[in-house]
Amino acid sequence: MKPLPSTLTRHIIRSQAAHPGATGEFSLLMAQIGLVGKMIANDLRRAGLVNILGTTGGTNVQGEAVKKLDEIANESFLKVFQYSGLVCALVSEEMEKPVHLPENWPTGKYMLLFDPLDGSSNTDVNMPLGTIFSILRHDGKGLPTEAEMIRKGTKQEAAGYIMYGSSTMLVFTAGHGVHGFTLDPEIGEYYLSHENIQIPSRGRVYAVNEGNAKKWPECTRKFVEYLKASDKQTGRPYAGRYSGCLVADVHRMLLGGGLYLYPAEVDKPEGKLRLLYEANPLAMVVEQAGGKASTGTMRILDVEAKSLHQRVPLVIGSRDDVTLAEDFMLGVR
Ligand code: AFP
Repeated sequence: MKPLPSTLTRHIIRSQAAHPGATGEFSLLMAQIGLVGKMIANDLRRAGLVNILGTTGGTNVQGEAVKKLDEIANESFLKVFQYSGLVCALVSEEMEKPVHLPENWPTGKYMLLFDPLDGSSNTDVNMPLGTIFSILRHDGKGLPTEAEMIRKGTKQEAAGYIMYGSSTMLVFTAGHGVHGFTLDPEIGEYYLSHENIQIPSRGRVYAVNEGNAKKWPECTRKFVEYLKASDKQTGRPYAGRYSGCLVADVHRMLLGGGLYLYPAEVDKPEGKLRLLYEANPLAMVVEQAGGKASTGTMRILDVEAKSLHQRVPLVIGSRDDVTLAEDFMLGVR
């Protein structure tokens, strides 16, 4: 009889067994994140049929038009976690302030920071989307202050993403390698499909919105032009692949090598992406897989966190490719 492939639940329980002092809270937390992924995947699959495409008419804290699916994905997180007793803080890209957890209700020691639906420009055109999550631990008494939720990326207990593509995949790390689980929608179980993912040290693909090229500093333009120049010896030109969804592009690089950039612009030196619930979690995943994540001049996980929705430039992917980007952006090349 062939053994059942490992599932997310079995993988988490086995990992928990390796931590004698584990209370099981983290295992439950990860299982609940898997549940939110199933709920969001289900909504995305039916979106065109039940009139949940398009915008709500509102704008979020980022000043961006809110898509109905942004709100629905955010609500899925609240429904699953607000009364779960597993978390003591919930921080979402869609909400200016941390979610108010009910008084006199059990809470847990974990703080969950997330982008519930990444790639919103893709919602109405059936293109890939993602969810990104970062897990911190609160060691203080009672509920954490907002300041205690704003931590450097190296303080993360775990991090990961769910990609809603041709299949739904949950990819995460708890500091012991990166593992990918593919959802079997027929039975609603995630199966271990990519154990111990290792990103190639170099790729031949780059992902960046070249429509912004005129806004970049000269060093960034020079780097992207370098990738596009023909040179058999150094394996150029790289192929351009940009999906409009950070999770999908990073997932491509994680499995096949290459790099994604959302660089600093002359008028926006802080870039577009968010440190706490986009760059930090993806940086932890990519570093655990042997890759690199940088602002272009320094390691993402070392960036001082100052505010909940702090932006940061991001260059992430294969180690050699990110190092090459840094050489250009630091003026070494
Ligand atoms: P949205 O969720 O607002 O579409 O932003 C997606 C994103 O954060 C990231 O997923 C994409 O790589 C990047 O922004 C796309 O931004 P541009 O549309 O400016 O290229």
